[in-house]
Amino acid sequence: MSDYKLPKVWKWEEENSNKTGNRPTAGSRFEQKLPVGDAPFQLYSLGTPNGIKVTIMLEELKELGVEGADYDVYTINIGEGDQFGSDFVDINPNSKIPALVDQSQNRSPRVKLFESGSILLYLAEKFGQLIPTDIQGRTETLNWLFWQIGAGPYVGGGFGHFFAYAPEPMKYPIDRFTMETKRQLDLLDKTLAERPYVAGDTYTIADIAIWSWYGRLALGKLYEGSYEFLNLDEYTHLLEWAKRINERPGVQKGLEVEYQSIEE
Ligand SMILES: N[C@@H](CCC(=O)N[C@@H](CS)C(=O)NCC(=O)O)C(=O)O
Repeated sequence: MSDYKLPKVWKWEEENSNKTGNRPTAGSRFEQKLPVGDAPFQLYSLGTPNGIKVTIMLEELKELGVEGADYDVYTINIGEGDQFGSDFVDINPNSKIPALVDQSQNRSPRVKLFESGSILLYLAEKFGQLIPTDIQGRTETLNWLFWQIGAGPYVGGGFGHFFAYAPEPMKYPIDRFTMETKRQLDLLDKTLAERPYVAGDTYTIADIAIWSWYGRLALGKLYEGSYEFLNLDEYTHLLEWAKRINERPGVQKGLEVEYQSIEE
């Protein structure tokens, strides 16, 4: 039992910040000039589960022979607070990676994108790829895309945080978030027992979003020791799908992409 007593009003103390330096306020904290290259898309990001969704999507588009999906990609070091700089906040007021700018067709103002699900949907619609056009297929793809955005934080901010990053193991949050994470893994496993891809017979942006978290988790790439802890061997259909997606050239290229520094 902890001896913590709830105060009447919570007050922020410096040590309440997490390792990315979050505070209970939004907005930019310093002047920043981000580099801008010549490619149609400018991506400000990092190779985290949310970040890889976008590099995988852009590489998959290139694999499909789509013209106009070239991009420059820059490192936003969230451990150093780059996400709180003025130029980044101008693109994403929520100060989280990934953030993307579409500067094709010399449109003014530039199209600014944040939230990985919004970015995937924008790219899929812009190029008419990786989202079915029939109402059933499109709706099912969006069901699962939105499912990932809502469900993922229970895995990342919940399970992953308390399993891998909290200062000490705590039974209550670990039990709560492990149960929810395993429920989600079971849901995906049962879904993938019925069909080859999450939303049906074809590979879509829902697979990209879900694989980036749950596929990587199933392959033991997210948190050391979690494969055994979550008994991932039991999710055979999920594992088969995770391995199959991992072998896609666009996925491998999206994982290996080289980020440029934002320092001039
Ligand atoms: N719902 C957002 C989540 C983005 C997110 O949480 N990004 C993390 C890295 S994976 C981040 O930028 N964290 C920095 C911070 O919290 O300060 C999305 O899907 O894009």
